[in-house]
Amino acid sequence: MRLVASAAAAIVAGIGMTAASTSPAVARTGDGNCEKTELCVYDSYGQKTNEGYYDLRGGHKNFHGMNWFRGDHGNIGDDISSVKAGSNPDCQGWTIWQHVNYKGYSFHIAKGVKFDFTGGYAWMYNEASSLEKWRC
Ligand SMILES: [Ca+2]
Ligand SMILES: [Ca+2]
Repeated sequence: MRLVASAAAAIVAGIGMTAASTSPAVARTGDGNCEKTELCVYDSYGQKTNEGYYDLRGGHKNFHGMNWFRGDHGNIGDDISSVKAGSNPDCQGWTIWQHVNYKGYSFHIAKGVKFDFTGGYAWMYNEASSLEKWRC
């Protein structure tokens, strides 16, 4: 169903199938390259790549096996402190959750935004454990 939906979305967006088939490989999650389709998460405030970052796409029930690029190379679970959302996600954005399997408290991250988990978002500081696509 997801493939069918993606194809339909591509047609609606006016992207020709020829162009799609000749474009570079689909962005890969966890390859250390934060692409427009991805949510980049960071170990520190202020989206500091050199202090630890990771590229996610959504649909991650847990962050097992995902470790920071650069920084301390620790697991990203319970350690995300700021985010930068790609401008062209699969859906309207993401929902980030406190616990694995999309449980606990959560909030939405709209495409194209970046912010620190401070102020009204401080309750998610070093807490997030799963990431879902939002408004597909
Ligand atoms: Ca990537
Ligand atoms: Ca952190």
